[in-house]
Formats: sequence, C-alpha cells, structure tokens
Amino acid sequence: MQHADTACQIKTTCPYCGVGCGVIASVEGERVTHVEGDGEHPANFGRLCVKGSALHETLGERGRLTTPLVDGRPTDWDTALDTLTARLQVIRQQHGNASVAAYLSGQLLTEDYYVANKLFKGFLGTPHLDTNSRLCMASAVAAYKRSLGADAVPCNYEDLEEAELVVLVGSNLAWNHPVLYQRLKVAKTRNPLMRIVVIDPRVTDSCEIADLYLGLKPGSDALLFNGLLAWMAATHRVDTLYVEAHTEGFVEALDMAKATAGDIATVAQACDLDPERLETFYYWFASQLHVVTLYSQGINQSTSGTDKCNAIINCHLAGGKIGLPGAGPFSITGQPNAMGGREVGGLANQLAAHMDYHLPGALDRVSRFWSTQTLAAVLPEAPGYKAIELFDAIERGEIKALWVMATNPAVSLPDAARVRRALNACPLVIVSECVSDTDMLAYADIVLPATGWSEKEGTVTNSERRISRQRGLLPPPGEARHDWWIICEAAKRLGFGEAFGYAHPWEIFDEHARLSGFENEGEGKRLFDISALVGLGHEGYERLSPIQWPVTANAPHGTARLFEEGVFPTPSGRAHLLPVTPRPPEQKVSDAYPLRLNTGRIRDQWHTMTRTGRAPRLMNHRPEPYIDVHPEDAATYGISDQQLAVLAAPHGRYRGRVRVANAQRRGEVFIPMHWSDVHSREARSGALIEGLTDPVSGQPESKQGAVSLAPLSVAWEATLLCADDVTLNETALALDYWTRIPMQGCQRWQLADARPVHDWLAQTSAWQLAPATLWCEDAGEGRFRAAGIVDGRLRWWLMIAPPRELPGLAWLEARFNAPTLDDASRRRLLAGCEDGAADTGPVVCSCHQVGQAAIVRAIRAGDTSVEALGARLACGTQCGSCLPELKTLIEEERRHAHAEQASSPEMA
Ligand SMILES: Nc1nc2c(c(=O)[nH]1)N[C@H]1C(S)=C(S)[C@@H](COP(=O)(O)OP(=O)(O)OC[C@H]3O[C@@H](n4cnc5c(=O)[nH]c(N)nc54)[C@H](O)[C@@H]3O)O[C@H]1N2
Ligand SMILES: Nc1nc2c(c(=O)[nH]1)N[C@H]1C(S)=C(S)[C@@H](COP(=O)(O)OP(=O)(O)OC[C@H]3O[C@@H](n4cnc5c(=O)[nH]c(N)nc54)[C@H](O)[C@@H]3O)O[C@H]1N2
Ligand code: SF4
Ligand SMILES: [Mo]
Repeated sequence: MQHADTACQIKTTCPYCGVGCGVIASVEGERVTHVEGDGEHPANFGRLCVKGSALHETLGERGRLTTPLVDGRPTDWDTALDTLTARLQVIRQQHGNASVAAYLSGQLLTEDYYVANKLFKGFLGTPHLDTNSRLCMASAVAAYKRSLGADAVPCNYEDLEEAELVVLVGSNLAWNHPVLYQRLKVAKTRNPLMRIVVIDPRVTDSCEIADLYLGLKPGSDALLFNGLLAWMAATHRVDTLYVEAHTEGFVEALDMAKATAGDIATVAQACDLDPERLETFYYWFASQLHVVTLYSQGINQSTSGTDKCNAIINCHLAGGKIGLPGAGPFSITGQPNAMGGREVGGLANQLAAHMDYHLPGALDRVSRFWSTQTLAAVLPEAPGYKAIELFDAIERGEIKALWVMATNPAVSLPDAARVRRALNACPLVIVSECVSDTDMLAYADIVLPATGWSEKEGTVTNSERRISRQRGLLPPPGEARHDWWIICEAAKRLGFGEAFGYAHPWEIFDEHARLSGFENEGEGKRLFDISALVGLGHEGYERLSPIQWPVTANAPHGTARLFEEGVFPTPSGRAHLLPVTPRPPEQKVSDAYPLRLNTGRIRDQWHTMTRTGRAPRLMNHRPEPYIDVHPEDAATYGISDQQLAVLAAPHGRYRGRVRVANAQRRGEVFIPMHWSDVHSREARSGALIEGLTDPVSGQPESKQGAVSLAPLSVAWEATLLCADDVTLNETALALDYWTRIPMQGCQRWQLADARPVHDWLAQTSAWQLAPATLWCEDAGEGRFRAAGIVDGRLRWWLMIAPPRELPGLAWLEARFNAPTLDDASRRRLLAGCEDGAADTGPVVCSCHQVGQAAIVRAIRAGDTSVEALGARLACGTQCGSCLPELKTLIEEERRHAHAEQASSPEMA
C-alpha cells in the first residue's frame, strides 16, 4: 500500500470522446484524487469538459467485475481461459474457422485492438471481426477512401481555428466534443470575420455560436451539398486550376449534382429550408477558401451516409478547399480510439494497417509479417461480415461463437430485439467488460473482467490523427486483467503462443509501428506509416508525447496536415469527385408511424452510461429518459410537458418523459441513446431503429427512424429513494414506468403505473424493504409520503406525487448519508414542499451543480446575462458547456415576461 507522501501526478488521456484531451491525474496511494487538463497537450491545452473533469468520480471498485465467470459462476483465470479456448476449438473443428467472430470497440486501446485483429484474422483464420465503429465512423471511412484514396483525415484542430468559415453539419459539437467547441468559440471571438453555420434538423446548443442555422429536413444533406456543387459551377466559383491539376471525376459529379439538385428554390423546397438562407450558405461557402466542414453522426448514420460524406468532400475538392490551413472536409471521430481501430484494421472489410483485402499483395505481405504459416495458420481471403450482417449471421446460426470486447451491442445496435434473439441463440458468447451490470452480460457464457481507464497502459489516436498515451494510475481491481493480456493468453492456449509472447504493450506498439512501415514504399504507398516510432523501447514508449501520423523518417515529428501538395494516395495521384444521387431515409414515416425519430447524445452522459452513470453529478442534467417533442405535436397528441409517453416502432417501444421543445421541427421527435435496461424500463433507442444499412459502408440509419407517440396513461407517479445497499426486486418494479438515477449514497427511482397505487403499496412486504416507520397520507389528494428508518438511519423514502413536487433532493441525499435523523428531519421528510425546500430542478451547470430553478429565480431577480448569473451562482464559470443553456433560459424568461406583460389587462 502506498502512502499519501507517494502522491504523484501522471499524464494520461481522457477515455471519452475523440477530441482526445490530455489529462493530469493526481494519484495518492490507490486513489485518483483530482484530474485537470494537461496544459501541454495540443488537443486541449489544459481544458477539460464536465465528463473529463468528473473522471475520478467514476472510479472505484464498486460495481466492477473482479473475477472471471463461466456459465454464471465465478472462477479463476486458468479455468476461464481453458474453458474459453476449449469451447472455441470445438466450434472451429465442427463448423470451420468462419464460425467464430469478434465484435470490438473504438474504446479499446490500439494495442488491445492490434492483438485481437491479429488473433482473429491472422491465426483463427476468420474474417468476421468487426467493431462498433461500424455504427459510428464507417461511412466517413468509406468516403475518404473513395475520394482521397485512404482513410485519412486531412485536417487538424488548428484548421478549425484558422478557418474563415466553419460548417457544422450533423454534429452537436457543443455537447459531444465540448473542448473542441470551446476552442472554436474562442477562435471566433479572436477573429470577428469568422462565420459558423450549423446544419441540423434540431436547434442544438452548438447554435450558440452560429451565424446561420439551417434546420433542414432530416436526411436531405446530400441534396443540399449537390445543390452547393451545382451552384458553385453556375456562379463560376469552382477552382478550375485545382480541379484540373489534382482531381478526377469532376464532370460526372457535377452533371449528377445538376441533374438531381436543380436551382436554389428546388433544393430549398426539398430540404425544407428558406431559399435566402440557403443561398447565403452557398455564397459563404463558395466565396471562402478557408472552409472547414466538420461532420459527424447526422451525416454518417444513414443508409446513404457514404454518399453524403462524398457530397461534402466533392464541394471541398471543387473549391480547392483542402490541404490548406483552415480548410478541409473534417470527419470528427466519436470514440477515444475510433481512429486507432481503423489504423490496426479493426473493421471487417480491412485486413491490417490500412491494407484492405483487395490491395495487391496485401494478404501475402501481412501473412509473412505475422509468420502465420509457421504456425499453420491461414489468413481469410475476403472481407468478413459488417456488424449488422454479423448479427444476422449469428441469428441464422452460421456464426456460433462471438467474443465481444468493450462495447454493449445489446443496447447500441439497431433492431435491438433481434440482436437479443441472436445473442440468446448463439452457442458461445464471451464478453470482456469492466463493470458488473450491463445489458450484454445477461447473454454471456463467459465473462472476463477487464481493466479500464486508470488501470490500462497503451495508446489512442484522436480525431486529428494524434497518437497519445493512456497511462496506468491505479492497480486493477480484484482479478481484472488488461484486454491485450486476455487475448494473448487465449492465443497461447490456442497454440499461437509464439506470435503472442508480449510482455508489455510497448512491444505490441512496436510491432504495430513496424507493420505500418513494412514494405511500404513506392507505388501504392500506404499513408498510415508510423515507422519512425519503431524502436522506442519501453522507456521511449513511457515518455511518448502526443504525435500526429504519418510519423516517418521524412516527418519524424509527425504530420499536422495532409495533401498539402495536392497529391493523393490513389493510383493516379488525384482525388476523386463522386457522382452522388441523393436518397431519402429508408425508414419511412407512415400513418401507423407518423413521426420522424432522431436519436443522439446528451451533454453529460457517455453511451450506455456504464461509467458516466456512476458519477451522480453527471446524472442531474437529464436524469430520466426523455422525448423532445415540438409544442404543436404535443398538443396534437394531448401530451403536456413532463408527462410520460411511449414511442412505438414496428419492433420495439421506448418510454420516457416528454420535454416540449421549440428546438424540434414539427413531426420530428428526439430521444437520447444512453438508457439501457440497467437504468430504465424500455428506454433503449436501439429498439426503435430498424437494422437498415448503407450499401457501401454497412452503417445503420440510427438517425432516421419512424415512430408513433402516445401518452403513457398512469394513475400515479412516485419518487422512491433507497440507500445504496437496498435493492428493489422485480415485484416492486412490475410497473409501467421506472427509471433509476444514482445519487450520492442513495438511488433515486422514478416510478409510475396505471393500477391504483394502493394495489402496488399492498405488495410492499414483498419488496424486501424495511417496514415504514413514518407515514403521512393525504387521502383526498391520493398523495403521501413514507419513510423507512432502521437504527436511526434513513433506509428509504417514498413520495407519491408528480416529480415536480419533490422537496430538495440534495437535502434528502444528505439525510441518507447522515448517521442519525433528528426530529426536525423526520418531520421534514413527511412535509410537503411548501416549506421552501423545493427541489432545484434539473442541474444545468454540472461543474457547480446549479439547478434550473435557482437560475430562473436569479434571472427573475434581474440577472439577465450569463456573466451576472456566473457572478451570483458560479454557473457557467468552469467548463462553459452550460452557457448555451443559460442563454436559452434567459431568452425564455424574457419571452415569458414579454408574453405576460402583453396579456396583462393593465397593459391593454
Ligand atoms: N456527451 C457525449 N459526447 C460524446 C458521446 C457521448 O456518448 N456523449 N459519444 C461520442 C461518440 S462515439 C460519437 S460518434 C460522437 C457523436 O457526435 P455527434 O455526431 O455530434 O452526436 P449525435 O448527437 O449522435 O448527432 C449529432 C447531430 O446530428 C443531428 N442529425 C440528425 N439527423 C440529421 C440529418 O439528417 N442531417 C443533419 N445535418 N443532422 C442530423 C442530430 O440532431 C444531432 O444534433 O460523440 C462523441 N461524444
Ligand atoms: N440509436 C442510436 N444508437 C447508436 C448511436 C446513436 O446515435 N443512436 N450511436 C452509435 C455510436 S456512434 C456508437 S460509438 C455506439 C456506442 O455504443 P457502445 O459501444 O455499445 O456503448 P458503450 O456504453 O460505450 O459500451 C462500451 C462498453 O465497454 C465497457 N468498457 C469500457 N472500457 C473498457 C475496456 O477498456 N475494456 C473492456 N473490455 N470494456 C470496456 C463499458 O463498461 C461498456 O459496457 O452506439 C451506437 N448506437
Ligand atoms: S472533450 Fe472529450 S476528450 Fe476532452 S475532456 Fe471532454 S470528453 Fe474528454
Ligand atoms: Mo460513435
């Protein structure tokens, strides 16, 4: 055990989004006491967003997997690995190599990813290894390859700051890449000429810095950019010199753009936009050289995602807006190591190190490099199944063994019900996971406890191709092991020990770097080359500072920007423009499912909440699964703000609380992607999305579902708070709605049901809660409160009333952590909220935990600027992510006051 005087600071990288911020962690003994931004890291220069700055709050052994499980029973590593390999071998012998598969994740480190790819493709001889990046970056990857000849992001973060025009399309940068958003915001204040355009069917917080917002019809982006290409040609704003010298396919692309888009009025109508605003955008784009178009899931997650990316890239190539400071088509990555996965070849259509199967000589080269023959292994000859196809093949019974690492497909894949059927039917499911309660674990035959951030050692690559080190801070909990170690141990037992004899991740990185430079010269030179990082040794690897690939003898310090010479890694050396025929979404709205469903992210949560869901302060911004609905739609369906409702699609349902939102277009609803069965009853977005995919990239259409909306009719709503060690059993939760919200030292449950409340309460004895010691009922109103106290300590607290009547949650939370309850506290537990202890509402500022109610009160008291609010309440003064929301509240209050004034009789 270390002592406090061994306190030290260690530099590492944030494990959440693709910005890839450098973090300095303060470690005391076996605890991370504090994290702060690394001022020297070129991604963030010291900034962190609220998720990054809460990292240490998500750590700790609680809720972690600490021992391997086989068929639900804890066991030791030898038994688990022996069982795993024995079962795998039986399946391979009976059904062939291609009957085993792996499903990986952009949250693995590059070294984990590399050995997994090497084992499955190189030695198990199956092509079926895909990754959750299929749901995320696949369209962007395919489009870069089609146009630029390689999966290579041309730009870097400085380009965003140097641009004169930044177009955010299908990206809510403010919430999903907050530090980059802050950098952009600062750059805009420094350069008053900089313009920002946001293209998104929803008004998002990113609109805070927008000079122009285009709230287009979902799925119509390809048309919008085809229209732009046609307009550039029609107004003579094509860079013909660039096009002639460095591209091919311009004429065909332009002809198609003209044929499909037509003039401004036609495009505006088809995209449901105001023609003047559209023309403003076209004019801004066409007349600026330094334009960065930053695109993300609003573009990628589509059945025509690859074409949409190419429609964007076409406009950049036609305008020569690439390979220059402040210019380029910039696909921003989501996961911390989405890029690293692409580098090692983690997609099913890739082999390894930016070599695809069809690349002449690739199979032979990779096979020689890995010396597969010496161990009698043979590489697969053709690409494997992409994620959705993979799960289809599992359902068909063609794939019999699946190893899932660092992803939660039971939640995140579309057509979730089908995925679950497939997983149920699969004879062998292996899951490598850090935490003990994910939806995936229910389907696992073998569970392997993996180390997580703070314990792992390795590298990740961020959105601007920058490789950074993640460093170990803490010892692994229990028996948890590193993913690379687990894979290598399995490989040894499968007879491939010689090829997997690594003692430390630096050795894996070294081999990965060697492969990137292996026979990599002359014609067909691969852009991904980090051969100058070969031979770092253990020490050099420990010291490695952030560096952008390619890193070669010619560019030993890395490469900030690609294609500056206008030469592309295509056979002709030219970039391709592609003819794009815009296609509408394949999920169609109909009479039965009349609303367009949009899904995406919220500011304070990460994916299926297995980590951010452990930090109570991150739960407070949006505590419950919700549905954003346009006010007129809400009126049509007879649903009011904060009411519970159900969305239905052909194969699934979603329950959540309605937020009436002006940010929505009419006929469209938005739901978050984060909730799973661990946190809620039927609130998985994947259940509503059909598994339809882009024919080129295989990426599913997660942004454009079709649903119906109806109120969830309930007789009562309740809030139940339970001490952390109190579990609610199935009887207690057999309700029409429940959601669990972790708090500090207790769990909050929001509950609702259609049956009379007394029926439910009559079962309390079956809930295994301590009996109520306090009870207060208002029979007339059907509301009451009760509390269970054992040995003077509060064990649970129940309020039957809508959540808006909650007394102060912070106060209640503190009662659970208090050693005893005094009489005043006992009285207050049962009092209504008239005593002034009303809850502060959803937390807007997560850093300083400032609630909406307090902010609204301050605005009404005259604080009508974010600065004034910051001075009074401290909200918005740390990471800045809540500033857009503060502005919206100020604006709403202003409108509200205005409306009240206008309607007051004295004014008439
Ligand atoms: N807080 C937080 N940050 C994250 C993550 C997280 O879970 N939480 N996840 C990370 C990951 S893996 C990823 S991939 C990124 C994703 O980052 P983003 O792509 O920014 O995230 P989303 O919210 O999924 O979708 C972006 C926007 O696309 C819009 N959109 C929907 N349909 C269309 C359309 O047809 N056209 C256009 N133009 N826009 C459309 C949505 O309204 C939404 O605002 O975020 C990363 N960062
Ligand atoms: N409807 C809808 N669906 C979507 C999306 C959407 O916008 N809408 N977005 C899609 C996108 S872009 C993405 S990226 C996916 C994300 O979806 P998932 O990848 O399924 O989500 P996560 O919750 O990040 O899952 C990661 C899992 O790995 C575990 N884990 C974390 N670190 C490690 C580690 O080091 N080792 C191991 N072995 N396990 C670890 C975590 O506890 C967690 O259970 O969702 C996709 N699904
Ligand atoms: S912006 Fe992304 S990488 Fe940076 S601290 Fe936030 S979540 Fe982490
Ligand atoms: Mo993603």
